[in-house]
Amino acid sequence: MRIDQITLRRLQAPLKAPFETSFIRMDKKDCVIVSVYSDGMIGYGESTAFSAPYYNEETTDTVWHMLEHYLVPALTGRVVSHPDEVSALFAPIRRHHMAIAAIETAVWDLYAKRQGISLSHALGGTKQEIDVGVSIGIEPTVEHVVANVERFVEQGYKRIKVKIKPGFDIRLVEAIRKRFGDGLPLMVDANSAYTMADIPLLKELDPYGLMMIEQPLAHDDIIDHAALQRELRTPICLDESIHTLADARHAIELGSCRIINIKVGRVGGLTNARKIHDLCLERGIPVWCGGMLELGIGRLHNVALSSLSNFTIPGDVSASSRFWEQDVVEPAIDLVRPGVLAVPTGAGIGHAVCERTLDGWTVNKLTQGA
Ligand code: OSB
Ligand code: MG
Repeated sequence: MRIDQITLRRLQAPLKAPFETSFIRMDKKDCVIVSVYSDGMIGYGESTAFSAPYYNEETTDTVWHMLEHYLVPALTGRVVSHPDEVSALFAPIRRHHMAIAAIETAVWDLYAKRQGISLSHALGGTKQEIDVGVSIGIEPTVEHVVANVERFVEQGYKRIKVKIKPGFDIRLVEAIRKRFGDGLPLMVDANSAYTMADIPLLKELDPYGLMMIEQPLAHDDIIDHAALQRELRTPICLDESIHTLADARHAIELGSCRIINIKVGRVGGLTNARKIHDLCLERGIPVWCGGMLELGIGRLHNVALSSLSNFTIPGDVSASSRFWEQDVVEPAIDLVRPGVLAVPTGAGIGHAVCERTLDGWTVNKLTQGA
């Protein structure tokens, strides 16, 4: 297929409610939507960087810069027979994974649409439905978070993840266990808020039977995590530390984690996400799909990815209503049963994109190509 035209839109979409982690508080989603055109068909991608560089080094500005000056010019007018070629084309670029993923995922959607198959099918997915979990942010008090947990437990989410930070950890987990019992599939995400000096405190989490503790230590570490994992019964899951297939292999071989969170943006797209999935399957490491407060486009890429067989743990792939009053896809992504999303069977991402809604939130737009 020839890539005839590429359009970039920078969107500012209002979140239903602010979302707080150990590193940032967000009240809107600032992202780039990429539309890739071929023969009258359109593939869509969505960037996952935030406005400020506190999750990783990228920002929405750097994503736009990379797309405008490097990625879009390299792809416009090019003939691509498979999206893996896009991943290979951009492999010489150092990092900027979220910028690359925004355009690479659009080509995956376009490719599946041109083949007349679902994105899940194009990726080799095997599930028709996926069990999903929810990620719950930090609030002013433990009671606030417990109330939020209750709301999502009622919606049947299959796994609850709560954000923790120093001073807002053990008491929170204790309160959730007390209120919902030991049967609730529960995990915590620290977003790198702890250090090796906190080992005694992190060990205090062991008796609570958590499914895992996500990214307790530094974003760029896999050495200390291995030492910490030897001290903990609770499995460590890595998020921020895994950018490449080699990172995943190193972490597995060092024993830095027993579970990996795969985020499409963080690893530079669906081709790399699938490679990491395959490696983890081979090495007996379960994976789950992480989220970055995606709108429907990124969310549907996550749903398709989650249909691969080794995504055995419910991910942060919740319904549109988790973050959005209104979504950019039609219909919005909704639970088909409590805690379950259907994997779309229509071509590509499987839902229509509402360009009017996109345009309503667009603050900057750029088109290259005919
Ligand atoms: O670490 O997984 C994370 C949100 C912003 C930044 C980092 C993370 C998160 C989440 C939200 O946990 C997951 C979601 O999109 O539901
Ligand atoms: Mg995380």
